[in-house]
Amino acid sequence: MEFKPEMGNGVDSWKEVNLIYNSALKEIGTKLEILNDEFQHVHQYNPIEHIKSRIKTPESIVKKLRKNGYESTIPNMVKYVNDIAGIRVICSFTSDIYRIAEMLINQSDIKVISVKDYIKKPKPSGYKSYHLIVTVPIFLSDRIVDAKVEIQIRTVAMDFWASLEHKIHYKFEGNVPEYIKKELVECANIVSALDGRMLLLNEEVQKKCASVADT
Ligand code: 0O2
Repeated sequence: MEFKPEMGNGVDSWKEVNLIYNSALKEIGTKLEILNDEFQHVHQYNPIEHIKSRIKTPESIVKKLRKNGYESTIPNMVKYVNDIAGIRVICSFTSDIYRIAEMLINQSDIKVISVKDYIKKPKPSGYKSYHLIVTVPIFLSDRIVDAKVEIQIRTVAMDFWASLEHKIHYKFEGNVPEYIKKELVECANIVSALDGRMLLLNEEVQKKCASVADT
């Protein structure tokens, strides 16, 4: 795999792409950790279970560019591939997902490029997750670069489903038998029901604890 070394958007080599997108992951990762710590301080609980981040492999970037009919150049990847830097935030409850997203979006240096709410409107596969594409400014020695980051926010249960579905998809090279697809949709419904019940249970526990503390 080779990129055509054309200049563009102030980013002109794979090494520089790596540096900028890694920095963007660090910036967003730190913002999320601070929000989580503050939440613990104010509300005595952590909305984030864990965070995973990755830089898309050059092979996957080239595959995505080809799929969309673009040449494999640095300017094209910077312009057309929104998930070179990807961060996945795993929360306990659905309500935490919206809380985290809102707190992040409200930060003045974050620009929102797109929001896809696959929780309110799941994919036909059953996939549920909240996706944000944002830019964050990266301060280099001689300039500021706005770097795009894809943020996927979901519950532990949604993540469990997505990782198994992803493995199944990979095993069957995209041609998943119909009965397995149907089973996955059913499992996705069970995941939604479980998330709903866990949320109610947690709210009940919070209420109970608050009333005990008041007495
Ligand atoms: P990978 O290998 O995970 O990075 P776009 O990224 O905007 O060009 P799209 O499909 O419009 O493409 O974006 P969308 O729907 O927001 O999906 C982006 C990512 O969400 C995917 O990245 C997956 O990680 C995840 N995703 C979307 N649909 C599904 C699904 O049905 N099952 C699972 N398990 N994950 C899904 P990539 O680039 O496809 O792959």
